Amino acid sequence: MTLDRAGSAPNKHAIVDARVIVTCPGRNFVTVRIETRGGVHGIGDATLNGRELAVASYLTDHVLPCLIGRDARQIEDIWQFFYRGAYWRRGPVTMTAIAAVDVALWDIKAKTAGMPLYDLLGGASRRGVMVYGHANGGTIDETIEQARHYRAMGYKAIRLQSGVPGLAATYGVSRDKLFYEPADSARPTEQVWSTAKYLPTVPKLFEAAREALGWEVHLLHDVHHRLTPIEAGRLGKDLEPFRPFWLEDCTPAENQESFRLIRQHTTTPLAVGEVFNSVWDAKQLIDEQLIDYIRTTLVHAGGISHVRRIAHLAELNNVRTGFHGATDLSPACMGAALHFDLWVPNFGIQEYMRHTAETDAVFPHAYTFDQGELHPGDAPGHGVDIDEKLAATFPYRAASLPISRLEDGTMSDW
Ligand code: EZ4
Ligand code: CO
Repeated sequence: MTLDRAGSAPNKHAIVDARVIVTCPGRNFVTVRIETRGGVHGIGDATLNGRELAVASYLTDHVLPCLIGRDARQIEDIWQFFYRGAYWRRGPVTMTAIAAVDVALWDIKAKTAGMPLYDLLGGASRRGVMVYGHANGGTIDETIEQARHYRAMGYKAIRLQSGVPGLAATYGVSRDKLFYEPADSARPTEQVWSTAKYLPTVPKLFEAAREALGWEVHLLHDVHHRLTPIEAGRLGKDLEPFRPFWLEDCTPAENQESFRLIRQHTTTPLAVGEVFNSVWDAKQLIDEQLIDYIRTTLVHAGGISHVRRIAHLAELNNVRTGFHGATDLSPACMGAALHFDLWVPNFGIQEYMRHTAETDAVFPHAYTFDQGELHPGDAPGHGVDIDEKLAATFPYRAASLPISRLEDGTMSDW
């Protein structure tokens, strides 16, 4: 049933079409497109890196058929229907599927209202959205050279990652200058990890960066879940003299309590949560003020209807947003996230990895970069669309994220 009053005529807001579009303009993206009887359509990103077809199947087999005939205006009820109604709750596949539907419906609602999404959410709270770019290189010198390049492009915040001497490859260091794609093979490739080799390199990188770039620029670093809590405390302490903007995902966060230990040992700000998919993954971290930035973003955590709850809880606890924005999140996620960022009172920063020209062509978008900030634009909705004809020319290609092993072969966290 829908929530229409009995006997009411079918209205122009009824959903008449809902489909999944899988495309690979350089990398795989999954997109939900929903259309109403009145001819308004909206899109939402449903990309889960390395697990794209699982989300596509969840949507096609279980979610989209239930959407037909529903009133596109009832976003909250539809969200609850797919969350509570599934019985099996949470998890990245489910929450990504729900997110895509939710963002597409918010796109439709804002278009119907004739408003940019940020206006519908409550209006702009700032002039632009500060983003951080990614300087990475095989060596510290190469990373610094890249960071200078980002400074020249106007970036106010830069993430620094460099290769680790003695390790053949590591997360966050790409072969290409502007683009980073870790999903490099149909079956997971293997990388070797050594905390002992990694730990001394990061303070050296930050020391060199402050010397070369000065103190005006915000510098960030991602640990990608590789340390134990006490090692993370040590790294945070070692980085304090260089005033990092944040240390990201310094330890796996299934055990939220473990951040108490890290907090006791360092004043380096902590960012966590790109792999979270609901408020329940972050509740203790936020309630106890164990982190400074929450990184969940729309696509993997239930869309606007759920992430705004996370943001509000965070606001009560002096935690700011710092949404994930890697290239495996499509422009449809980025566009919607920028509207959210422009509105949300406790905004911190937004990650921004550029997409390739092919991806940008498949997803025409209204957002623009200027002087280290992105602006979502003023087009009604979230301002991102999909060119389905062009999308169809880029068929799906299987690609997995790598895995990580310690030097003795033990499986580790990638
Ligand atoms: O490795 O999104 O902060 N950004 C990151 C990302 C993740 C990828 C995984 O698909 O850690 O680059
Ligand atoms: Co990260």
